[in-house]
Amino acid sequence: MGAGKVGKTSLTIRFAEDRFRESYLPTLGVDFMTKNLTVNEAKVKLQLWDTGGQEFVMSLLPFYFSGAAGGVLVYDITNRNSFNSLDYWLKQIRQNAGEVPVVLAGNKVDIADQRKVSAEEAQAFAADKKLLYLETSAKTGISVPDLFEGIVKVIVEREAKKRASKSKKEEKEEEKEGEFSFWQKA
Ligand SMILES: Nc1nc2c(ncn2[C@@H]2O[C@H](COP(=O)(O)OP(=O)(O)O)[C@@H](O)[C@H]2O)c(=O)[nH]1
Ligand SMILES: [Mg+2]
Repeated sequence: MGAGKVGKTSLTIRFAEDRFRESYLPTLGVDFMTKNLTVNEAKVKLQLWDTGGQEFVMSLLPFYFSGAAGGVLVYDITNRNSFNSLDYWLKQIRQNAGEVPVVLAGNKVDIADQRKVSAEEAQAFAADKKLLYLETSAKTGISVPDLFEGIVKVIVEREAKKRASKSKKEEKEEEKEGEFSFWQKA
């Protein structure tokens, strides 16, 4: 998620298909891509949802965000407005997806000579919101795998932790059941 033209579609295509398109084609509606990867020895089928900026899409965002396991928040380091809109996007995801892991990408680092937002400022914003921060380029591909694999790793570790605490809870419940049947017999 993020403002228009920051490179959301380009980052998704770079990661899923390892290619880049220079000409701009606005995303119509919502695009969907998948990629299989292995993280911490777990096989993961990643579903990437790429949203366009049209009004009808905006009204559907709560629906798409509510099913998300995590989010990639993108701004363009050469566009100050795209950085200023991050609060808005973060609010959208928090309202609809809750406290899911989110990673922040400062994209178009290949044209850092036109930079309008310093890495320090973005880093401070990310630290304040407890987000991971990376500077990427969909054009050169730099840090693009780190971006998606990083967020998948956090999601996988979170799910494993959830499962572990759940099975502990179940163990305790089984113990209780055991106690109960013992008491019944006595
Ligand atoms: N120089 C440069 N251009 C990029 C990069 N990522 C995207 N673009 C260009 O920025 C424009 C908008 O990209 P797009 O992925 O459609 O943005 P979206 O609206 O956020 O999905 C396109 O012309 C892309 O070629 C990048 O990392 N570096
Ligand atoms: Mg797009």
